[in-house]
Amino acid sequence: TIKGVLFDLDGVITDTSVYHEQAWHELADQLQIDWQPAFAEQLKGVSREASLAVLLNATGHPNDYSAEQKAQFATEKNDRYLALLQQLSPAAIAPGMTAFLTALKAQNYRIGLASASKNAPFVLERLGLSDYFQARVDPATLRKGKPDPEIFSRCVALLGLQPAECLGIEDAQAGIQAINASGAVSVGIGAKDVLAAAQIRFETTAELTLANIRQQLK
Ligand code: B16
Ligand code: MG
Repeated sequence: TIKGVLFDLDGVITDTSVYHEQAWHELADQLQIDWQPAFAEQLKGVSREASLAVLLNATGHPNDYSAEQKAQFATEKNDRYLALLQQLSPAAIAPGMTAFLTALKAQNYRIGLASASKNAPFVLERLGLSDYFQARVDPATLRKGKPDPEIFSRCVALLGLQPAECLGIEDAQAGIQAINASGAVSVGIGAKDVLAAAQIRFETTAELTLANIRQQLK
């Protein structure tokens, strides 16, 4: 039986993935890197440093950049992202999400956060959702990012549960892979072609209810 739910943040609880994409796109323009439509999915769920590596690899000469330059680019991207986050308020909570979290809490499910974002505490604060989460993995302490299962395995342990007792909810390919590898049950939010590996899938968070999950689990 399911006793806990592990949440991704960007693209699941709120649509900040569009802000991440915009900030990376602006950095790519600044560095004269042609923006490829495939970047949008490739950057989801992936750490800031690994995301930068995806962009620089597209230049064909990623080794031309020094460690200092890379750190500077990552800082510039984050500054742009933080500026975009100024618009964030509880109005930006994904459809149905507050009702889902409230239902989980009322039925004593344990709730954990498995976001790769170092900005996650700030985002949850801006949305007014911090109090729902009993456990949060600090992404700065991870040895490997998604698609490695580490972030979900750690979240399961922090909740004091076994992987098979948990649902993991994700919008990213790398995230679904990570959940599957952790042994938790993967719930994808988004398009079928992107999230084919998800065990359960909903087009949007509006369909994310305990009843709908139970029905698909059968
Ligand atoms: P930051 P998630 C991920 O969050 C985003 O999907 C990904 O696009 C971003 O690069 C990563 O966080 C790191 O974010 O630069 O704020 O530390 O989807 O795992 O909640
Ligand atoms: Mg995400």
